[in-house]
Amino acid sequence: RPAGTVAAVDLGATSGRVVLGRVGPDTLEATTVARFPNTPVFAGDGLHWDLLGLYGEVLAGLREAFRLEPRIASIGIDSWAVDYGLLRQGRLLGIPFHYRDERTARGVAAVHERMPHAELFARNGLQFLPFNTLYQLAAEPAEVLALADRALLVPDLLGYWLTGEARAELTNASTTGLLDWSAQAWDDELIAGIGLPAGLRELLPPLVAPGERVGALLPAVADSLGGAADVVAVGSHDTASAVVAVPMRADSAAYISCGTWGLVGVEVAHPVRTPEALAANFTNEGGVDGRVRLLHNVMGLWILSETVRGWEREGHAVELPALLAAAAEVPAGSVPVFDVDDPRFLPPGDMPARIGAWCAEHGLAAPSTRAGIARAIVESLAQAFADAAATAARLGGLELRTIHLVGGGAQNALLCQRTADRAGVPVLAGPVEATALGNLLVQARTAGFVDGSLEALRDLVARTHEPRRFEPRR
Ligand code: ADP
Ligand code: LRH
Repeated sequence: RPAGTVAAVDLGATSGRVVLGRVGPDTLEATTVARFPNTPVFAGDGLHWDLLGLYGEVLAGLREAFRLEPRIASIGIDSWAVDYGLLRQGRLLGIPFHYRDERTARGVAAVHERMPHAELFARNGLQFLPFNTLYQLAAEPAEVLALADRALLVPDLLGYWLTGEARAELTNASTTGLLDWSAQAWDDELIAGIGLPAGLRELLPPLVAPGERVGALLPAVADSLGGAADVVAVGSHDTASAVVAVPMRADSAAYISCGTWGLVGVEVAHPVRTPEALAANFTNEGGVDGRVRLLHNVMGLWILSETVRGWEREGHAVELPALLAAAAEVPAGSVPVFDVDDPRFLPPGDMPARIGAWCAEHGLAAPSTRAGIARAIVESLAQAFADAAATAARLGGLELRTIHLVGGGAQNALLCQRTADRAGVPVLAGPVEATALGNLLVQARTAGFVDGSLEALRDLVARTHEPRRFEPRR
């Protein structure tokens, strides 16, 4: 059977890309045709995504994709979770907020007054994160919600602009907190129970599962791109697509989808809503093919990149590979391990100062050199990854034999090695572009270029993208 071509749009919080994939039973080749930074903007009432700017880059990338390969069977879109745009009669009402905007605190208070976290967890299985969509919606002024007739998550909004079809893809819908995963339906009772306006349910579009067709490109869009294709739903939550392309044995491995965030977990068949999972603040997010991603959000490389941005604002040019090389020379025992999940690290700002404050509060000496700060961040992330991987395996009822680390962080050899050392099991690093590969694979299956279960898709990843192995050292 010949390989065929599909295109993936993958928007991460750090950068976005458009990737062309040639996929067949023995082929998985991905070519990045466009890559662009994702730079949020603080404007007026808060921190926003430059969504139109990103959409412009997506269109330019797709145009280039059609120029290189006129026969593209389909396009799939994934992005970071939880954020959304409100629309009225197809018109976007305001610029979508960034999940790091602090307005969400209002929504948390309003929701928990009616339904405490433990009760929410029993229904939606989600870990507490202050930016889960339900809290964001609860923070919206009633007048704004009353104006809206649609709410679309970011990948669904882009899909709507491309096709005119409004859908909510299931894996990303599972991050809203408003979905009943077992019923694969919006949870009307929960929506009413947390005090969202009665009309809110009408804003939520029909659900679509990964692999299902969303629609054809609108004629005007197809004209401007110089090609025609269907948009097909993928695991539109970027982490769901990444987990598709983790070349793992799900019965004995944990994964870390490591970019802006470190999503550390295991794959299970059913949500785990036990008191232990609640206490560990683990989440049950929807995966492709009905699988469940039992995981914990670790703050991730955001802390390092925000640190570097701060130094750059002060006028110091910092190259990440050089910084990490210097950090590798700093003795591990000389730097403190701090709690990367402390909420103070969530909003943008001065990370070294916050690390210093955390250390002072805990009677530890704060690192002072740039290499020392970078090393402390890497050590602290590695410890958080090791702890979360062990907890994930315990909660999921499996024996942890390996950890797969995928995403941009797989290029960080120091982090991979120290995660292996602290976890005491091998870390298999890569693919770096797991998210785009998972997006491509689900589309390729729909197009008939490959078939099979997630295990077969992962086997294809393993055969075409050999991971780099880091053995644990003491
Ligand atoms: P996201 O999908 O959240 O936008 P990525 O998976 O693209 O994130 O990962 C971005 C991260 O990858 C960066 O923050 C950086 O820490 C890391 N990274 C990128 N390039 C390198 C490199 N050459 N060496 C080490 N780390 C890198
Ligand atoms: C990673 C991610 C993560 C979510 C966060 C909002 O990009 O999608 O899985 O929790 O962004």
